Amino acid sequence: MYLNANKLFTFIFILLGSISWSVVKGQSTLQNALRVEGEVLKPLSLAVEDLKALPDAVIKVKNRDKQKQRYRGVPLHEILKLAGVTQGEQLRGESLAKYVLVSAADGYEVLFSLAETDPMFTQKKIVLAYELNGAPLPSGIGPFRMVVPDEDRQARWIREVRSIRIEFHK
Ligand SMILES: Nc1nc2c(c(=O)[nH]1)N[C@H]1C(S)=C(S)[C@@H](COP(=O)(O)O)O[C@H]1N2
Ligand SMILES: [Mo]
Repeated sequence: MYLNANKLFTFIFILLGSISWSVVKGQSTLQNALRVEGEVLKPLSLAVEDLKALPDAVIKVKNRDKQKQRYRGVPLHEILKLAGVTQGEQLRGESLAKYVLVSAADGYEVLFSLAETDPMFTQKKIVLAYELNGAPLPSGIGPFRMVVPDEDRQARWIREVRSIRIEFHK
């Protein structure tokens, strides 16, 4: 086939365009993904769509300005189950010294003991929220935020969650 310089340039232009588009797209999916790693059988990288496919929980709370807020998300123990983390009857012995370290985009980190996340141990709810009042969490808060409704002090309500890491304490 006869290929003149014009066609060749058009071809190269489109090729470079699609390469840089997929790089940009790849980066944004990476940024919007939640990593689950460490002492897990199956490390995960989850997008909002993946979390929406899991069982959900709705948490109604009031913010510091007394406004009603309705968070929707996935109970943390459901995410841990998907990753194959020790739970329930298996959560005994040395596994009781495991913890869940949650890290955010700004470097903020909070920690829960693994037993604290387990419905066989406690009624406590820890939910990774992806929705606030029916809309996706805004940037600066989302795409994921931990919500711990029985904790009045909201210091562990970590915004912009990027990773959940399970570890032994030593
Ligand atoms: N990523 C991140 N999450 C965070 C913090 C932070 O500095 N970075 N501060 C925490 C503290 S100390 C509080 S009191 C609440 C405040 O939540 P609000 O901004 O929704 O009022 O967010 C928590 N989550
Ligand atoms: Mo705080």
